[in-house]
Amino acid sequence: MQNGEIARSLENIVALLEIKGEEHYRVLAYQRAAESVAAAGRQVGELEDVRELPHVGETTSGVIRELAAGRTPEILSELLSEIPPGLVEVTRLPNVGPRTAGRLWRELGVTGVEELAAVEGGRISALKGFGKKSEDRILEAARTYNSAERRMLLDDATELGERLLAFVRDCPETEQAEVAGSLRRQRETVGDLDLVAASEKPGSLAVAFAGAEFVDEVVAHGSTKVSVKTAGVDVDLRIVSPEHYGALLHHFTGSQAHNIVLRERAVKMGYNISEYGLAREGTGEYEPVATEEDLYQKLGLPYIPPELREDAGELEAAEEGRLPDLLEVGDIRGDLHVHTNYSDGQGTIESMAEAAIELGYEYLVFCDHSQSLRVANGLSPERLREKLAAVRKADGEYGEIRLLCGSEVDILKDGSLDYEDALLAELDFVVASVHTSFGIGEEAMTERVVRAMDNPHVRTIAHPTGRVLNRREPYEVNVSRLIEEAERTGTELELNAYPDRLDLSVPYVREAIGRGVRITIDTDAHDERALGFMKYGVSQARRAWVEKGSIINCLPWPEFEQYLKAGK
Ligand code: DGT
Ligand code: CA
Ligand code: CA
Ligand code: ZN
Repeated sequence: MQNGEIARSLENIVALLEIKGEEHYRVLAYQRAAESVAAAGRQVGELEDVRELPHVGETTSGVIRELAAGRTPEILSELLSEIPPGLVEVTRLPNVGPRTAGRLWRELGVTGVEELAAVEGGRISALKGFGKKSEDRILEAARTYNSAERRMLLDDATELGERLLAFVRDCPETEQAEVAGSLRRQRETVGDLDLVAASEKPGSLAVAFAGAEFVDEVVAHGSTKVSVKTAGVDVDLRIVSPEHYGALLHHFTGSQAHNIVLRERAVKMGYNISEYGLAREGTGEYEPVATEEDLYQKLGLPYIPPELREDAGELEAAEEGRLPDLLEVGDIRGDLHVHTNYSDGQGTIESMAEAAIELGYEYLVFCDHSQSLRVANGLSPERLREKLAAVRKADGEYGEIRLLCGSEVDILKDGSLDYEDALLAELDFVVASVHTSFGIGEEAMTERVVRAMDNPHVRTIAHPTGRVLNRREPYEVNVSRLIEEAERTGTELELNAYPDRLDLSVPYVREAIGRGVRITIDTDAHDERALGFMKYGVSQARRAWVEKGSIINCLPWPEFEQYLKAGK
């Protein structure tokens, strides 16, 4: 067994001991041993005596030796015979520690996350020390837990990535640093974080990073690579000298599929390509590759932006000089789908308008929910007319931006809309979407949405598949058919930029623009901060090869006004 696996097994022992209610000092011994093994510079299996490691004593050294030899130590098999192993997963739920997991097991017979999710409401709050609130939180966590590896949403990953990158860039040893991996490519979800840095003193930068305050655990530490855990997330930092930085950054940006096709091209040109650079076939000597541009240039290609590096035709396009002129955040002129406190938003017309002005927008469309969506405080026709008047008034007061009143009108189960046509006709813009009756089957759902598209007032279909990342699968709907019907009816499709939606997803956006269907990129913001999610919508559009001509809200105001007036 490798150090990482040994450390994880020791952590398993820790969790099981805690669930069991073992004495603190005993648990601590294993905890410390796990940390020592994780931080060890050499494989512990190769050590003459594992007691050389700090915090490893008589008992734990025996356990480590067993693990290193690939055997199950006695303490682990004993614990596993007493305690259902599924409880370890329960301890990973937010708001559930090992003590709670232990009590849920002893007092309610819970043996795993699935069993916990099935516990009837009221049974947990009946236990001593649990309230209704903590019961709700625990049940919610269990019911939404996705045992398939959970991946980070883009905004969480971005925040964490920026924080870690700032630390690395602030180190005096660092000459350059960047986030790489799936986050740099802006995949919709991110597994682990990859950072790369250029430095003449990699060893000392590695020490600084491993010792950073945000590090919970050092998983591996060498002079050019450090792997740590922070807030439950795995982070790898790799360091090279500046002349090889471009090759390193490129390699760890991936994707693996892109790297593979690029390598094939390099081989044909007599190069060997790796994280260290390009080596001439035969000599084995590396040519320095300081920037990614250098790398592509040496291979006879223009620079390929990270969002396109998925082996989805980017190499051929680069060769033939037909890489797209990708959309940029600065191309966005307005947001067509935001909420206010008239329905379920936090912001007011004014606060949202001011935030949009900050972003440099030329127009903003308020689309609150429609009447039957009670859970979201949907607007009755009277309230909608009141709001229309309020938006008109506010529009007169802000010279820098045009404020428009729309609605996110619900598509009812039969495909009819949640307001009369006459009322929709009074609005500037109508977004239609499905929020209820998700399970009606593909055919009925497709017909339902198509019927909404046939309405002359409906300009765009919001979050067309209804998925919520990590929580809800898309409802069954024939998206290719929706794209055809969008073309036929002159309706747009939304790319919802909210990080847990990103709906339409990239392949469908690419299919849609390929057919000439235009897209709206909207944040669906319910507060001012969320207007900033636009960048994630833009990055998904870039991943779909989108140029600004395909995006409705890239139209400058006069043209956008023209588009509104012209109708469908
Ligand atoms: P993730 O972490 O699952 O969200 O996805 P990535 O793309 O960040 O994948 P990760 O962290 O396993 O590796 C980062 C990059 O390193 C990956 O995009 C390409 C490169 N890489 C990793 N392993 C290999 C490999 O076995 N072969 C090649 N060619 N590249 C690799
Ligand atoms: Ca990664
Ligand atoms: Ca990685
Ligand atoms: Zn909305």
